Formats: sequence, C-alpha cells, structure tokens
Amino acid sequence: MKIEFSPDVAEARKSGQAIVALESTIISHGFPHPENLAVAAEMEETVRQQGAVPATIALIDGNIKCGLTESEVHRLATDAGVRKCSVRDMAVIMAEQAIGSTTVAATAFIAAKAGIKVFATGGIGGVHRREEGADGYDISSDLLELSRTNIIVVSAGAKSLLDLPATLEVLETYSVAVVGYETNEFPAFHTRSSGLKLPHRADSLDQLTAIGRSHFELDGEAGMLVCNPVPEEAAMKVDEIESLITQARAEAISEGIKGAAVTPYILAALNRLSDGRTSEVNKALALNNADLAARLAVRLA
Ligand code: PSU
Ligand code: MN
Repeated sequence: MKIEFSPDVAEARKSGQAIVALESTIISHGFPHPENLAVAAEMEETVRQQGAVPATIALIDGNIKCGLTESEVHRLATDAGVRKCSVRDMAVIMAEQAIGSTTVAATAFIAAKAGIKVFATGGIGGVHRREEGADGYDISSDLLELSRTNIIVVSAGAKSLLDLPATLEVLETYSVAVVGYETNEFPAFHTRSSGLKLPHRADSLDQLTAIGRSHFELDGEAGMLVCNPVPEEAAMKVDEIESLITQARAEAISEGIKGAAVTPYILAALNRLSDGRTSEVNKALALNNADLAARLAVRLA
C-alpha cells in the first residue's frame, strides 16, 4: 500500500519523533464550515505544542495521504463532494481518484500501516440504537477495525445517540483494551459520564504511558481505546443534550436518513438545533484529545 507522507511526517518517521494521527471525516462531515477549518488547524497546532508531529490522514485525488498541506485541508473543509471513507470505501475512492475523508476506522487502518502508535479523534462510531423507523441494524466498522488494528485511539467516548452499553460490550467481545483517563465511566462525548463503568482507569500520564507500553509489548492484533472525558467547563448538561438528540434523531428518521449518512446528518442537526453549541463542545473535546494523545505519543516515542 502506497502512502504519501508530507515532508514533516516523513522526517518524523525517520528520526523516531512522536507522531499523532488525526482523522479527516471530522473536517468534512463533523463540523460546519468555517469552524471545520479552525478545528483542523487547531488540532494540528495542539499536537505540535506538545512536541509531536500531526499526521492528518485523507484520500486526495485517490492518493493515500499522511500529513496534509493547507490547501488539501481546505479542500476537505469546503468541497461538498468529499466522500466519507471507511476502510471498505478506500479501493473505490482510490480507483476513481476521488477525494475522501477518512473515518476512525480508515484513519486507524492507514496510520497503523505507517507505524503510528497514537491517534486522536473526537468520538468513535459504535452500535446504533434500534428504534422504530431507524435502521434496524447498524454497527460502525470503527469497532471492527479497533479489533484488528494496533493503535491507541484517544476519544471522548461515543455519543449517547448510540447504544452505549452495546458499544462497550462489542469492544469487550473484540478484545479492545478500554481505559478511562481520570475516570471510571465511559464518557458520552458531550457529557463526562454515561453511568456505564469502564474496566480500567489510568490516573496519570505516567500510568497511561505504562499501560500503552505494555499494550505494544503484547504485540496483539487489537487496539486500545483511551476514554478522555470532555473538559468539565465545556461539558453539556445531560437533559440538554438528550433532548437535542431526541429531536435530531426524530428528524433523521422522518427524513429517511440511513447508513453512513446518519452520523453526519445528526451532527449537523445538533449544531443547528443548539445554535452551534454542540459544535463548540465537540471542538473543546477534540482539542483536549489531541493534547492528551500528543503527550502520550511523546512519552511512547
Ligand atoms: N463522531 C463525531 N464526529 C465524527 C464522527 C463520529 O462526533 O465526525 C465520524 C468519525 O469519523 C467516525 C465516523 O469514525 O463518524 C463513524 O461513522 P459510522 O457510524 O458511519 O461508522
Ligand atoms: Mn453504519
């Protein structure tokens, strides 16, 4: 598999400097324009501030890119034709020389092949709730890829629009190590807690680093999910986000939105219904994850 590295990522790989992978679906489908441009730039800047090199990953004109130029990020942020690219979509987008933003699954797939150990995102995909009118069966391939891609993903958990208990169960079935960072609970993205207990907890960067080292020493197939709750000052109230999610889901169902379009549709609806508030929360937690991921990557390098 041919990966085109940016000069600074290529240099970091040569010198053994810490690298943090970043996904691009968050740019194309996760935030409205122009906030998405600011988020992309600030994610990279946050990683750099901690002494690591950011590697934003995407498919540009069919080429697998690890480390993007500013104009490539701009295209991802503004071109309405950018395709959401999970692992199964890669071959088609490559053959069509199209532009695709990589999900957690596809970003992890590419990053692991590039030897990158740490990846920062906002939230991972998971098991969707099964409700009247909604898709009957929908499980994100983010979970499957985590079962067979050895990389540490730092996320703020998963959105409560998903079936969070089932998501945690699937992670367990798939042997994915799940570790709370300074928390006992699976964070629910917009909120710090979900009421669901995590199997493991790290209380310091030292402890997280030790767990990360042991994880790679095992040399297993599965990845590790670090659950880093949204910062207290940015977190939403449970009632507030739940009522927004109920409205957004009802809209998605009545509009007949299915499959891969569901998450982007609901994110946009939440942003609209909350007057931009959910995107602010999303940005705060994504930057917080980039910061932790970079500090961890530096220790592991
Ligand atoms: N959650 C977010 N923002 C996102 C996504 C999830 O808050 O942008 C994206 C991620 O790229 C994730 C993908 O990997 O949605 C999952 O999509 P699906 O459920 O269709 O697998
Ligand atoms: Mn799906």
